[in-house]
Amino acid sequence: MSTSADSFARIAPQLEGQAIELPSWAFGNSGTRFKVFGSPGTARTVEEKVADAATVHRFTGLAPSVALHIPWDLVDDFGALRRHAEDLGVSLGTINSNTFQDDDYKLGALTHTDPKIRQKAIDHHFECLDVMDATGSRDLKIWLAEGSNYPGQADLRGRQDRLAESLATIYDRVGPEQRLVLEYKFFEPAFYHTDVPDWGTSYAQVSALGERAVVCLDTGHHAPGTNIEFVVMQLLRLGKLGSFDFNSRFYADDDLIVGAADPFQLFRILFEVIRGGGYGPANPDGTSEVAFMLDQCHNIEQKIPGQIRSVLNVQEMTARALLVDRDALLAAQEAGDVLGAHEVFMDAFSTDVRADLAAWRESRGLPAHPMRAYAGSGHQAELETTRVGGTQMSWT
Ligand code: PSV
Ligand code: MN
Ligand code: MN
Repeated sequence: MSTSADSFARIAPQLEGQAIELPSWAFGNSGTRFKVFGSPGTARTVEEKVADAATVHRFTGLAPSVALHIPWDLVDDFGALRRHAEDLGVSLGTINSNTFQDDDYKLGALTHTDPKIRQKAIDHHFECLDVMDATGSRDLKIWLAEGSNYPGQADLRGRQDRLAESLATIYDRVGPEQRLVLEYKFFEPAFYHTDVPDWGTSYAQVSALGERAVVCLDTGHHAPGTNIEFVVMQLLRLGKLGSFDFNSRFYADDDLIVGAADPFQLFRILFEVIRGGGYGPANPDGTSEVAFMLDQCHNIEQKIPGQIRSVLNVQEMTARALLVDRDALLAAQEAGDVLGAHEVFMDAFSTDVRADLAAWRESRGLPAHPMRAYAGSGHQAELETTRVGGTQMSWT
């Protein structure tokens, strides 16, 4: 089924201004613990990663900001990096902290029993907040690699209490326009227990902090079979869904292209975001309360097209989720028409919006087919010939 011109025209205004933040680390070389493959043309500097993100935005109009990871993206002058980004037509977005690559953090960072190590981890977050002041970023995103491997190894309750204390100290320094966003992940790198394993723990921790502390839902961080759209619904209902890290996974935390593994799941998630009022600009400055971000890497495919494909997948599935006839759905639900309601839902999911989206992009001065346009642009070949010498960036 394809869309009738009418129904696409109805939803098109809602696609206007959709923004999906790109992770700087998607533009560095990445891999598994078995091998990181180098690829020609890969960014050698933070500035080149930002330039690659700007290229994705140029071809899609969907990715106006790029998230940084500290210290992976540490530079001397963040003001200059901000100007560099703005010159390229993008801004610097979420700042991600990193407390997982330092020997001191082997047994924990914000949860560590040693107050000196906890303070070191807190100071790192203060440094991230300073970076945010220079970049104009709104969100400090915290993903913690903390936990234990063996039953009895650690005092679960003590760690949770220390986490609450450390987060409160960080939150005290979060500015009135800034947010603290706490991500959860059910396992890895700790294999027995993780200190922030699920949305409930993240919710409990951020609720204790205050209004500007919210939850990040990374789609790849749930046990197989988890009903992620239910989590989306609940966090929106509680006013605590701050952001998404979009990606796909088949087994564990694969960070594959969003919408590649289970497009229907992406549809269901986006439907709940829309249904719960989390879609679209909610603030006067055009920012949304629920930030869409990618958290992906491209180990074997080209990185810029990988990111282009990803934001297009989100756009396409957003369009399909917007097409759900909510009135008909509600009527069927309230009438107890099980199959009728299901059909309304599936009709939207089964709608092919690609031709309409292509025409709509063209009408806005964008390439109708960004993947094809990029492939035909010669940009990749240019990167491969100009980016010689130096050391390619890698995300570990
Ligand atoms: C590790 O699982 C992870 O993928 C988290 O999802 C973070 O968001 C990301 O790394 C960057 O720190
Ligand atoms: Mn993530
Ligand atoms: Mn992850």
